[in-house]
Amino acid sequence: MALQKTLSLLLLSLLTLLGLWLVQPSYDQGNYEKFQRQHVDSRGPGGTDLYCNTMMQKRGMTLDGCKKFNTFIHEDIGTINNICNAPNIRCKKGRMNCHAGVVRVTDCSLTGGHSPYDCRYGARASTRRVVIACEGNPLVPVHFDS
Ligand code: UM3
Repeated sequence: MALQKTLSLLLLSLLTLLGLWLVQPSYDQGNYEKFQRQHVDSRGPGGTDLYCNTMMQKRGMTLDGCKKFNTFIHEDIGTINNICNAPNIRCKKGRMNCHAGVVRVTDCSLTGGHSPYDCRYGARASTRRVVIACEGNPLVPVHFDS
């Protein structure tokens, strides 16, 4: 009798664990965080060369050489995540997990200087269409496509 009780309890625990595992949000936390570090600055407004020079360094994109081109999105994270709910479109590399949205951005492009503390950038502020790749459940941005 005691054994039966123990076994039922064990089974119940296993089923509970299975349930929890099934409902947990599953996404590539690493790439989501990397996307936010490289491409999200909700506080904005950006738009100046000084902004790009400072942010590219602060967000770790001047360590392994000066990254040539990088976009910062100035919208809150909810608005950015919501782009993942737009219809699926083809990404540059052919996968179909991309989505487009119109957001405020600063595009930073390398104009000169030397890695890591003297990478110089030109800034261009605009409100434009961006394409991002999303993964997981719920869907979250994991890659900036264009
Ligand atoms: N990239 C931008 N903005 C653009 C286009 C490209 O930030 O409008 C970045 C994303 C990629 C890299 O870098 O250029 C090559 O496409 P990442 O994977 O480090 O984000």
